[in-house]
Amino acid sequence: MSTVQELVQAVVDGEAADAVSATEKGLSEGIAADELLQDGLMEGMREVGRQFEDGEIYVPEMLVCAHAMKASLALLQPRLIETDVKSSGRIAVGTVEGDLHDIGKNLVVMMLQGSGFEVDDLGVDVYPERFVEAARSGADVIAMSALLTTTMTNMQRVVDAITDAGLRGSVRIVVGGAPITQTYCDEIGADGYAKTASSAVRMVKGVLGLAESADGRAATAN
Ligand code: B1M
Repeated sequence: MSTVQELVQAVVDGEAADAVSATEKGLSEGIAADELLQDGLMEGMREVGRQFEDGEIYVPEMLVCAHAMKASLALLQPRLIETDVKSSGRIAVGTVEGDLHDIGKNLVVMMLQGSGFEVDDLGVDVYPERFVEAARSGADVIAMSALLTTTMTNMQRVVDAITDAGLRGSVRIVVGGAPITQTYCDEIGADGYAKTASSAVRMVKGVLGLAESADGRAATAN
């Protein structure tokens, strides 16, 4: 079994110690941190999601798998961060109301911080009012994450609340998370969408006019 497959297996089995040792082994073999993340951890989590969907495992098991993923991520974190690029801007990041998934959101926070942004991590289950407060306090970008099809609709409520507060012209709104698409982003009137945490950095720079957005798309700014 390859080291990346060992990492997948450790996440699927919810074995944090094995995840840590496979991560250490992978890094010492010269495997890129991003490859360990995408092909190891994310692949493992995809399988965990499948097992949950098929009723083979339940929420407690899923939590144990998330713990194993987090243990590995702690090791990958310093290597995933781009430390050479400095940019400016204040970003408020949160998982929307009703949604407790924070692993992807934490990755986005980590990547943005590593790229020189000042990040206000609003946490999970963030109500529209809290996002409005962050926009009023001078955030340049409101970044929302959602993992559930039942909570992604709360992104629209945040866009509407920011518009109703008269702040839409002064803040950019960006979205991401497994069920989110560019089409959904356009539908709710957000300024940017990124599929992954690392492309979120390029996309945020794009909407702030600091660089091109993810996937080479010209970012629109209201
Ligand atoms: Co939940 N869960 N979960 N869960 N969970 C999913 C999302 C699910 C797809 C599993 C499944 O059925 N296959 C399913 C959603 C189905 C749907 O809505 N269509 C699901 C469900 C149903 C639930 C519950 C309702 C289960 C229940 O109670 N019956 C419940 C909901 C709780 C709630 O939020 N109110 C629940 C609970 C949980 C746990 C608490 C047990 C745990 C979360 C632990 C935690 O986050 N601290 C959990 C987990 C671990 C998962 C899976 C297995 C893994 C999620 C994850 O962390 N992935 C997940 C299945 C899956 O996704 N494979 C599942 C790794 C993470 C790095 O990826 O978050 O997608 P992700 O982030 C990515 C991108 O999406 C992107 O960047 C990251 C990669 O670079 N990204 C952004 C994320 N946010 C971004 C923001 C951006 C840009 C990019 O810009 C702002």
